[in-house]
Amino acid sequence: EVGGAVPEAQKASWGSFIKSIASFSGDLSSMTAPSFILSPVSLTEYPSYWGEHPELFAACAQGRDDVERMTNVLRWFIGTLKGQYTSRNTSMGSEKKPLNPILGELFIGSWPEQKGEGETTLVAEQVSHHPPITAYHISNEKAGVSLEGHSAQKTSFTGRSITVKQVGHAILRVQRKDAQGGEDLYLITLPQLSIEGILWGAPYIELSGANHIISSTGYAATINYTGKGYFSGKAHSFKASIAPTSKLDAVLYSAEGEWSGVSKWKKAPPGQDSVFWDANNDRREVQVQPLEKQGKMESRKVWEKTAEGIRSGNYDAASKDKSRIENEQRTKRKEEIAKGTPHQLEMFVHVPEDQEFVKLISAVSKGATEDTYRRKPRVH
Ligand code: HCR
Repeated sequence: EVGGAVPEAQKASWGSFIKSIASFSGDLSSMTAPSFILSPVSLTEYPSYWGEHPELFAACAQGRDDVERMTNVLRWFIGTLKGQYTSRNTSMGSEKKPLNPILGELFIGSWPEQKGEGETTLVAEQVSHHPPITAYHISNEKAGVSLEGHSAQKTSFTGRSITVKQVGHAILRVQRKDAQGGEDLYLITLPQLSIEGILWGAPYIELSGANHIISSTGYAATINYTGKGYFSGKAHSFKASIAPTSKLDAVLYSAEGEWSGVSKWKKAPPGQDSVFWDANNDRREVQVQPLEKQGKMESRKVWEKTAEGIRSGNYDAASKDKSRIENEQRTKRKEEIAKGTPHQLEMFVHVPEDQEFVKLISAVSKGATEDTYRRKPRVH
């Protein structure tokens, strides 16, 4: 039954939402959607999913050699997937449509130290409104690990599901602790996702295809994703392998299982437990300043009233406040054009061709290039 999970009163508007998705490809986040599918959380908050296992993030710098460090990086990456792609289903019942960030919107948070791993900090900024692009920087100075990346999406409708190609990449920097010093880089490409359950009205994410973690140390991890009905028959499945970048089929170690559940080593390094990662381990939510202490461009401050309306079911108030924000933004952009003073990014700078990306990606895709956004140096 089409729209079986949609509240009776919203079936018609769900139908027209699906029709407009079908005849449209591009910026899904700017479309008006029925209220039952709205989330009170802005897309600028999503980079926090990268940091929800601070101890795994810090462990990226640990390990006796480059291969062991790559296994730690792979475990941290797999550990982020449950939050990134299933947490709205857990907290809100289904995948939801996030608030579409305004240009310059900020999300600032941290994970205080708990067990000696050091404090992890996060800044994210909406660096483009149309198309939506979020830049982020996550850092643990004590551990010597940081992650910098940006995220955009290209969406298309395939009849039953929405395919989302993730545009952007992240670079993990790890300070070497041996006599050699310096830093190792790990380029992280992003998997493709599809939004299933659309017709029914209960969207959820499935991952497909593959992504890579390619390191300057000469090792790479390849992660292949499948959903229900593929090799394991289970949803949210993956197979990951670690190999020298120059010979990706010379697999040293591999792990497989469910990225939202338990995964096991298939070809394990000596002395390892059989479990690679158990996604049932608690995720630690990012901590933010209380609202009264937040700046006016901070996401929860910007969307305070809209989010309140969505949370309390007062959708009229939510939509009025959302329109107010959007109108203010239009006026701001017009004024900037009239004055010849374009919007300036606060925390990041745009880098037209990321040379670190170009160099590392060449192992799997010759000649590929992507822009990036770098965190501006901080003045202490
Ligand atoms: C596609 C999506 C916005 C983008 C979200 C991204 C790709 C953002 C970067 C994060 O690291 C990972 C991530 C997870 C989300 O699953 C993904 C969102 C899912 C839905 C949303 C659409 C713009 C909204 C579609 C509207 C309906 C039908 C749910």
